[in-house]
Amino acid sequence: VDLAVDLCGLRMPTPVMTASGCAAAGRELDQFFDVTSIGAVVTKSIMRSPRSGRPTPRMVETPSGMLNSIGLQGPGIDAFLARDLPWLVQRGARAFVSIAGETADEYVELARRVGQAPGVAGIEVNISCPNVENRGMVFACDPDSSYRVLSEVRPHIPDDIPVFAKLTPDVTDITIVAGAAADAGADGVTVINTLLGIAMDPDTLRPRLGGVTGGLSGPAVRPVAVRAVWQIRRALPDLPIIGVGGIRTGFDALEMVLAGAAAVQVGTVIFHDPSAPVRVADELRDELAVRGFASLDEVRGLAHV
Ligand code: RRO
Repeated sequence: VDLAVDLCGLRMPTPVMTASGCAAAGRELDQFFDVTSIGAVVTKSIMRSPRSGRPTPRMVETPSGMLNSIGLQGPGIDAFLARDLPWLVQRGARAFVSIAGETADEYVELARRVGQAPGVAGIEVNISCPNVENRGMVFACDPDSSYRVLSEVRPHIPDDIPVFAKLTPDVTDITIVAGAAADAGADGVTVINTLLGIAMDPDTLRPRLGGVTGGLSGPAVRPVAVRAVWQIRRALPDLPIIGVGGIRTGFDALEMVLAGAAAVQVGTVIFHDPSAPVRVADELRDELAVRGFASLDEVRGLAHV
C-alpha cells in the first residue's frame, strides 16, 4: 500500500503530520523517530514577539481529554527564523509553519517573513487559538474576520507554498468559515483546533487551569473533528482538508480520510507515545491492506458515496 499524498503540490511520503503545538519546532521529536519520514512537522504557532503564555498550571489531563491553556508561549519570529526553522529545514523535514497574530497586520508580517524563509513546505494560519484574553481575537469564530486575515496574508506568500487556515469547532457552521477562508485564497483548511472547556479541582473547588479556560483535545473531540471534516467535504468537495483531533490509531486516521481528509495530524497522543506519527502511518497502511485498498485515493471521501 502506497501512503504517499500530494497536498497542494507538497509531496509527502505519508499523510500523517504532527499537529501544531505538540512538538515545538520538531527537534525534540527527532530523538524518537526520523522526522523526515513523516508527512510534515507542523511547528508551534509563532507570534511576532516572544511570549511567556498564560498562568500555570496550563496543561491538565481530565477523564474526558486534555485541557491546555498555553497561551501562545513562544520565542517570537526572530528567534524562530534564526534557530528553530533552519534546524528543521537542514534536517530535511517538510516544515509546515504555524503563524498567529493579534491583528491582521501581524499575520501579514509573519506570513511575509515565513514566506521568504528558505525551505518552508507550507504555512498554517492559526486563526483559532482558544487561549487568548479577548474572544474577538479568535478570527475563525467569524467568517468575515477569517476572510480578512486570509485575503491579506495570501498575497505575501509564494504561490507554490500551500496555505491552510486552522479553524475552530466552536462555531455554528464551520462550512461557512471554511468557505470564507477558501474564497480569500486559502489552499485548504485544517480542522479542528481545540474545543474551549473548563475542569474543576476536587480539592480547591476551583478551575484546575491557572487561566480558567483551556482547549480540550484528545479522543473526546475526535467525533467533533470527523464531523467537521465530513461537513466541509460535503459543502466544498474540492477544498483540501487536513483532519486533526484525537487521532490515536491507524483506524482513527482512516476515519478522517473516509470523511474526506487529504492528510491528518496527530497531537495529544504524542505526549503519551512520542513516535505516534510513525505508528499511526504504519497502522493506516495495515488498515488499508486488510481491506484490499492499494492507495489513499481509493478511500478519500469514500464514506460519502
Ligand atoms: O498556545 C495555545 O494555548 C494554544 C494554541 Br496557539 C492553539 O491554537 N490551540 C490550543 O489548544 N492552544
